[in-house]
Amino acid sequence: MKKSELPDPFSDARKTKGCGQMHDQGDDVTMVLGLKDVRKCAHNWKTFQSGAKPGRIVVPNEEYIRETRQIPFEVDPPAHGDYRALVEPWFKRPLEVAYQEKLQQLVGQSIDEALSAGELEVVSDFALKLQSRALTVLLNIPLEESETWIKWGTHVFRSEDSPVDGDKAKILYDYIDAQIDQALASPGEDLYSVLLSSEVNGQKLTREEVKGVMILTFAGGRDTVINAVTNTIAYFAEHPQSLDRLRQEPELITRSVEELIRYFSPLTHMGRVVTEDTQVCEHAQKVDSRISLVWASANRDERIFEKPNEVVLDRKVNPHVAFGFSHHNCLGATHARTLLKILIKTLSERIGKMEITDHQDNIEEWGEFKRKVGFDSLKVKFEETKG
Ligand code: HEM
Ligand code: EMZ
Repeated sequence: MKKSELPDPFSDARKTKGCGQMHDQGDDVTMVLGLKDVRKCAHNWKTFQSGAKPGRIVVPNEEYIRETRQIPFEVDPPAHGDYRALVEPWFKRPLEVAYQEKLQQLVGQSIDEALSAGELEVVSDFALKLQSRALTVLLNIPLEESETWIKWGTHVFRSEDSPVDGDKAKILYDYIDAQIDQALASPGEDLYSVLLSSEVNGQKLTREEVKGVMILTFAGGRDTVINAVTNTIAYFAEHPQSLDRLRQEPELITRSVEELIRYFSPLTHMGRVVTEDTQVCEHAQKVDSRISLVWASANRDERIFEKPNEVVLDRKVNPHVAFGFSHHNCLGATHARTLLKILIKTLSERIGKMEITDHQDNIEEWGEFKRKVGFDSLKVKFEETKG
């Protein structure tokens, strides 16, 4: 098996039952596996809500480590739409040329570092750094701030000791509190200041609401982007001919980013809380129980995707749900897609060869399902394009 391969552990259960089962901190979770079912449940917010107790829709459950509601992620319509309309224009800024030029510079810097080191550990020394630096562009704050975030490691709520680490979460909350104080004292053009001066339905956002948006921005865009960047490097290290093809046909890069994101599915699943007794894939589902929408399984659904377990870089029809589906679809998707496009283009132009010299898989365990989502560490030797 190639090191960059990510097998689909959900295939049998998806075909035979349509659902899987797991247990999470006192709760049973029914995992919805087929693409059509995932879409149907994602769309039906009245029965499958996001706005339960803060933290409860996340698997593993985060209700014991935070009280702040993440906005707009843990809010249902119609209030969801009001928040979303407020933040959406900000999260579309990656479509602007000036934004892309800034990202291009940061990608160039990361590639320079990889080439001058010759060999490096991609997760901490490339992907985490690039993710953090790129986030300064999204927040519109000075690049130096990324140095603090890099020190936090790859996940803000997870540590080696615990999948939901309250002490670690506190570092982020205290940091965001201090940043909000600073923005209140001297407002600027950054996301904190913009949120603090915004209104929803004629009411200024409260400090708690601003905190809710900022926590989500830090948490949602962290390990997902780190994973996508690391898996991209591993994939092209093992498929140099694909990188050659993209060098010759750069117009395929947009499509190839969608396909890699489908294949990687960096966020395996996300939960919902059931608001009335119902059925999910012919399975009785009680009020106040949880389901999860398994984006990673839906993205390998053989009824929808031809050759679902292969990376088909020029796949034409690609209705993947790696960024979610319906009203909660990922707000950071424009940023993530833009970053990956620039990364792949730059790799194709500047990298002659990448060789994986060591690796440690990152394997998630969800009940009976073990899913490789990427790498805990990935050592790679980088060589420049010759001539
Ligand atoms: C929502 C995946 C990057 C911020 C989502 C959802 C998914 C997802 C599946 C839907 C959750 C649900 O329905 O409950 C990903 C992947 C990423 C990525 C695979 C990288 C490849 C980012 C980035 C940011 C971000 C970079 C921001 C810094 C958000 C926000 C939401 C969201 C704010 C909630 C939107 C809403 O509730 O309306 N993401 N994400 N994500 N993501 Fe991402
Ligand atoms: C939450 C989530 C957002 C959660 C769209 O996903 O990402 C997870 O990684 C965090 O742990 O708190 O922000």
